[in-house]
Amino acid sequence: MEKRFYITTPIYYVNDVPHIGHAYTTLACDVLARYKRARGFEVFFLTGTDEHGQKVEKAAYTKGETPLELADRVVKRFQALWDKLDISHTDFIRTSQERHKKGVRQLFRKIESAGDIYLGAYEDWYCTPCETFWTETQLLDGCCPDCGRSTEKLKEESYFFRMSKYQQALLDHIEANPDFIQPRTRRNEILNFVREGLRDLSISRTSFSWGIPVPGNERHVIYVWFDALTNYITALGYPDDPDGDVRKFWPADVHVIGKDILRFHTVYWPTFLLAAGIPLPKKVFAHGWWTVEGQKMSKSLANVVEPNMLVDKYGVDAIRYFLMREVPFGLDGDFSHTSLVHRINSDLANDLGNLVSRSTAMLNKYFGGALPAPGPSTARDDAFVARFPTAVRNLDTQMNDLAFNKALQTIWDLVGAANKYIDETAPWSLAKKDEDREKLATVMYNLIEAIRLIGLMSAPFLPNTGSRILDILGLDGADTSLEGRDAWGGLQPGTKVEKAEPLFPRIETE
Ligand code: ME8
Repeated sequence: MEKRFYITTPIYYVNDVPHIGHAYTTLACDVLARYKRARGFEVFFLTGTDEHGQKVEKAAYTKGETPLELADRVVKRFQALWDKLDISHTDFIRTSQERHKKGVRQLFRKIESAGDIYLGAYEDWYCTPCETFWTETQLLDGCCPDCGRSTEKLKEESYFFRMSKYQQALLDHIEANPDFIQPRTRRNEILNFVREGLRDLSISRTSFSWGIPVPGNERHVIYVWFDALTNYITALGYPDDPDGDVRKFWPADVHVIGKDILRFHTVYWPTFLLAAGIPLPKKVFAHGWWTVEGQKMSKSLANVVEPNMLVDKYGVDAIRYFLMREVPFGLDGDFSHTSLVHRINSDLANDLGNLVSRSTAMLNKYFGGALPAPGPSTARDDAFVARFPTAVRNLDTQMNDLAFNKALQTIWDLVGAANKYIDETAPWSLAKKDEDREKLATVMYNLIEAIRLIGLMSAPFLPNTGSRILDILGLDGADTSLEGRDAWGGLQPGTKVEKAEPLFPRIETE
């Protein structure tokens, strides 16, 4: 079977500029995409922008622009940030693109011709920021139960999707596929929600015009979530390319999202697909939310963390490391400058940086930079080496579980073990006696080989550092593949190794 992997980010609204929360989701996808590529998978990694809807229309008109002008401007900021963060996406979809609009109209028609879309009337409480209708009983003190902002009563003629019809099929699917919704707590949340009953869903609007017209009734535009969710198949060429990427990559292996948009991805999207007879994505993984220095990130608090500034100040790999290391993927976390600086100094500058500079410096001092063949091994050498195959296996499981912080823990346990191995074997003492030359050769070989594997394993997280480590070891830094290269002993004796400059400067704090 061919190894293929399809991973998606949410498509981001263009009425906001990218912040650390958007960077987080995209980064997590990038890490997994890079890992899967290193494992020999053909990866389709999709991101993009969600450009239609009343929010964008309003934001544009208050700025004196057309919605498309606003979108064009903000899209550039997203794309520039993804470049800066070394995001390796395959495609960037914009919902204003014709390829997308065509696919959305087609999906609408398909569900309509199956008899699951009908024209009705709608009267409910609408939250404009969330683009969501709520029933009277769902409101909290008259306000949106999701964002807490005020709602307005709207009555509209509307097309409805017979979502109620798919309640049982969806429940059956969630129950039969324990991994469909992750983490587990989120799965339970959705199971409870679906068991309480699904209402039919309003999937068109007449109160604004910035969107995709309903086929055959141009007074209506298609509901922004119906439009947006469909990006996951239109980017593959749905419906025109049945033998192309749709066949190759659908169903998606994982939609990575924030917990705020779980219901759209695990109730609306799967029921649309069921109605259209399209297979469901294999997994939806909802991560937690970041607060900043203990507070919710918000424009009014002026505490929105701007990723460009962080990258300029600390470097891209440091930011990638921190975001993936600090918080278990799936839980909420807090962003603070103190913990960022602490992580950089302790894990990157000290632990990894020192390992690489100490080891390569010793190799240059004791062996002129040429890797010796290992001599006989002691029990301590064997125990050190034995950690690596286990770590490689654990890493694979953890990556497939999107347990990024555990995966980094696995790698940093190796870094810690290597530093301890230096302290315990004390190469500087071995170097003093001729009769310890063989022992020294074993220690130096093991250290440099350990660094090779650590560099390869960390490359999906730290692409620049991973490549730099391989370059230092005389390998091709551009090739970070793990397939067939993750076994101990890959480095050939005789390899010339540079004396490394520090990988990460220490951040000085007052
Ligand atoms: O919801 N912490 O777009 P959006 C962590 N267009 N992640 C955060 C975050 C935070 N504080 N704030 C935002 C939309 N995110 C729709 C999606 S998909 C078919 C349509 C991340 O621009 C998180 O992944 O509001 C969340 O799901 C996403 O940004 C929302 O981005």
